[in-house]
Amino acid sequence: MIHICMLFIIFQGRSFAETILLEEIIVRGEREAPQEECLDIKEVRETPARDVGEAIKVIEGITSVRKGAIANDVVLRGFQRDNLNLLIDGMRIYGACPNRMDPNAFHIDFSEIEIITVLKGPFDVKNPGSLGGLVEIKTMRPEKGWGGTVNAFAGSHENINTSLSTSYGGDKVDALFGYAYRYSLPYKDGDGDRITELYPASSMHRYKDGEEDEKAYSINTYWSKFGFSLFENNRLEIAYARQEADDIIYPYLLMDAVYDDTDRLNVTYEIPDISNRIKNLKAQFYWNQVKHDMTDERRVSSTGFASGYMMRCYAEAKAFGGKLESDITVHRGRLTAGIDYYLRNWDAENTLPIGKQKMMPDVDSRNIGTYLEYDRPLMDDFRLTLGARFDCTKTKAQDDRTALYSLYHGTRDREETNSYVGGNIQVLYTPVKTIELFGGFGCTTRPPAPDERYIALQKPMMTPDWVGNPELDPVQNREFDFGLRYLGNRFYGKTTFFYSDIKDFITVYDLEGPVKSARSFRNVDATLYGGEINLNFFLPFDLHLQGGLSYTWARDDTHDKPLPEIPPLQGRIAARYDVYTYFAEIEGIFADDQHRVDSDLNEEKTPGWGIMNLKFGVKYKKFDIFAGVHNLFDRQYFEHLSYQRDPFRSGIKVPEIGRNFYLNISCSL
Ligand SMILES: [Cu+2]
Repeated sequence: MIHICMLFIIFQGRSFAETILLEEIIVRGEREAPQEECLDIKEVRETPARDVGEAIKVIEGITSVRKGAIANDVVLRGFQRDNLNLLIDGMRIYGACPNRMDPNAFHIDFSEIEIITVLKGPFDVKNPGSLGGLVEIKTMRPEKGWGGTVNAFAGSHENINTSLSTSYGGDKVDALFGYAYRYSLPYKDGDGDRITELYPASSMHRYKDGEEDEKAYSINTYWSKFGFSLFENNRLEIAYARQEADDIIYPYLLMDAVYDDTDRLNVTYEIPDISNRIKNLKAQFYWNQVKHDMTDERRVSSTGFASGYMMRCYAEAKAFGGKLESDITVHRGRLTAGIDYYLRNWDAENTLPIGKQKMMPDVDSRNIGTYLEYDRPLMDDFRLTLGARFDCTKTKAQDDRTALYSLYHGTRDREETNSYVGGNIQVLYTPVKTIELFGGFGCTTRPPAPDERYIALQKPMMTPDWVGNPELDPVQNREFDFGLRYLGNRFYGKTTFFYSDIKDFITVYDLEGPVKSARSFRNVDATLYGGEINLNFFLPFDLHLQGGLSYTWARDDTHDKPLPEIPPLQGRIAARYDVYTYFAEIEGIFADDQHRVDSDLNEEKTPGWGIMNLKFGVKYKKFDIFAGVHNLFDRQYFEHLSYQRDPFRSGIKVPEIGRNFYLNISCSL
């Protein structure tokens, strides 16, 4: 009721279009907790983003690691890889590539997605290991009746994306099918060079003649979802998707992917409103697998080998898990209780001229956990949330690579069990209708990843080896967050601040062995702090101004030096004229230079940059048409996370895309 009144007050004296824009922001604001941000897939359609990692960069605090034209990896406030949880409909999914060619966000197509929610900070107890935050991807559900969408995107460098989906929603049964295809040539940077032309002519890692203009990737994705209401209100949902990605180039690395194939199966059963007390009961089971093959066959280094390659790695990742969760009403509040389990397996075999090796020695990680979250209003303007979680993790390398662990770390361990507890307390205070204050303290632990503990790769001659550290301890984040949200008549703004004290953060380091050095991992204590600001002004004449800023400062306290791979100060400013049936937007994105680097890993400073983008949109009947130009002034620039910082560095930084045009047409049937 309060919100309806507020909307009424706000909407007086506004045009229709302004109202819709503001309404969208308010609805979203209500749905989001202050430490949360959402990205609707409709917003992604306006942009030339090629994958989830690129699309969610519009959210303050998110950056990405670029290795090529696609498959960008998500980074939140400097937390990446296993320090973040990224779930697809609650499913844990892992990439197979030991070089992280296929980060977890890669294994889904946009067209499957309805919304992406980013929870910042260690405030998730419902899943194990959300150390720096949680990125939750929710896929589309069939709506009532028949429906369908067709989407066609075309952009510079033969960047193509087409997708179609159709669905039917009845009372007892519903179903959805979809298909998407993506393809692109290697893009050109601001200097007009293709990203396949970055290596010097003397480098054996350069692309072969004729390969520069070959495709940068081609990806087919198929998905389906079926819903059944067996009894009143119950819902059984079965979703299966398959992605076949071929010939993906990674100038960041010394190899390219031949293929990366994913199968995902997710089954959920939900019973709402069982009794006055038990509000919801949900059971979930999921299974997925990724098969990945990479070689250097497109590089000069493979010349003269009968097999067609000098190096190759074949890898598989599998995960299956389940969860049982219930919401119970307790004293005006909601108690959520749950138990979950997963098994993750990772196996990779590497081939070099020196022979075949089990680079990832068939590692099993099993985790069982249980959690409680209690959320209740204390007074009219005060809300309290308490969470607690207990986990037990067991990791085991089934193949024996202990000779290498023993050489570098003096241990022959290949099995470890860790147990830990975590939790959080969050308060939300609404002193007046327009202001919301959020404060929280969270403590979350994650186990060392299979590669951090057990990877084992001997390299020829004096090239550094790559070896896990079986004695790594789990990482613990103790973080304090504070946020303020203001929703005024013509202004919506939000600011968040975090301070994170990390025990046993896992970092890459150059380990001096008896013969030569290796890339390995160690625990260090670390401090990270920073925050985000997001401001929205609704001006007369249907103008909307938007601005955002994010920053993270990070230090390795153990060695008193900056933590590597931390994004610099970054911002965005945009002005949009929007009258619902059409809009025009001008956007500036910029980053400061990053001078806080870890020189022990050869990390280099990155200069600041700024680009400008334009976009336009028209709504006509069932069509949404978007067109734009990204990087209008064709600036040559690099994101700070655009190259590898360790003994394996290829020496190549991957530049961002130069000026590119795009057109996207969506039609809802
Ligand atoms: Cu790979």
